[in-house]
Amino acid sequence: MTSIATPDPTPERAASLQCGRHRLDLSFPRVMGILNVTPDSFSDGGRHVALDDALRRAEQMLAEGAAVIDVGGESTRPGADAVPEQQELDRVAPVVEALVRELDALVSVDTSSARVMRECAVRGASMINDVRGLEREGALSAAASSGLPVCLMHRQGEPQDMQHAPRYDVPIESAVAEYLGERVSACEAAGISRQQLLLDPGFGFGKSVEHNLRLLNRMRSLEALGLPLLVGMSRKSMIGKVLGRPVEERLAGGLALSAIAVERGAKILRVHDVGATVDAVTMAWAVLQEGCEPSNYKESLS
Ligand code: YH5
Repeated sequence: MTSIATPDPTPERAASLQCGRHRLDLSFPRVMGILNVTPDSFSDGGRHVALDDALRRAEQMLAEGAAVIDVGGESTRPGADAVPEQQELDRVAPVVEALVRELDALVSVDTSSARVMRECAVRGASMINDVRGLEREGALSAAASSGLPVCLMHRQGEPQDMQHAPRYDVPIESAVAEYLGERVSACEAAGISRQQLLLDPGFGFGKSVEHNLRLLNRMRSLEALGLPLLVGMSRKSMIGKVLGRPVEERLAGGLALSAIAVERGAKILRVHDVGATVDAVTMAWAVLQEGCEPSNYKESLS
């Protein structure tokens, strides 16, 4: 009996993403290193010292295998206060400019502000990462005119109040998929093509520990949206709550989550601990591929 070929049920997925002048290969999992440029992140001995520290930290993350450096000047941790736009710009813009000029890095900017998006795009940023899914005024058109790819993240509430007893009327994965689908449509209507988008479930943003664990376990259901997935779980309270560990003791928990995320289809992992995460996801990917590309082999000791 002859069989009729059935179409592949999984949608075509872009194996790479054009990010300004950089091309990001997403045919294997990539690591995005977090560079916070909030006053608590770097020594406060004046702007130049902080800039130099930020550059050195980024250089170290690139040496450890980060494909992207995500620069953020607004603390979106639970309970954090809002940062005025001018202050956010003053923190982020010089760092973006320096990373581009000195390191030619693929820089992503973690912002919800249209003005910060525009100012960073002209300074050579290669990606926009918005935890508010381009919902703020002017953000859709700022992102569209930049021509840069955008990561759209799900959240419930604002950082000031989002962890106060989060509740959902539908299963968390359905709520997240519905929201992200709506934001993809809004982007397309604003002239941002689907090929320019990444999606993020938004771990820790208005979600209980149970919501976060279920969302990770069921992340495959988000693949139906047909876009590459980015996840950020590094050092977050879902690890602290399960393991009973303070923020500085969450690395092993985060590596376990990264390996699971890769198995569930994540293509970019946004993390603080780049070197350890590169090893964890390279190992997880080798299992999933039942081997590894020669170019991905590390110089081996044995
Ligand atoms: C994210 O998930 N998160 S900022 C609380 C922590 C640790 C870290 C100690 N920007 C994401 O990193 N962008 C942030 O507890 C993000 N996805 C994307 N795309 C919050 C953060 C953090 C919060």
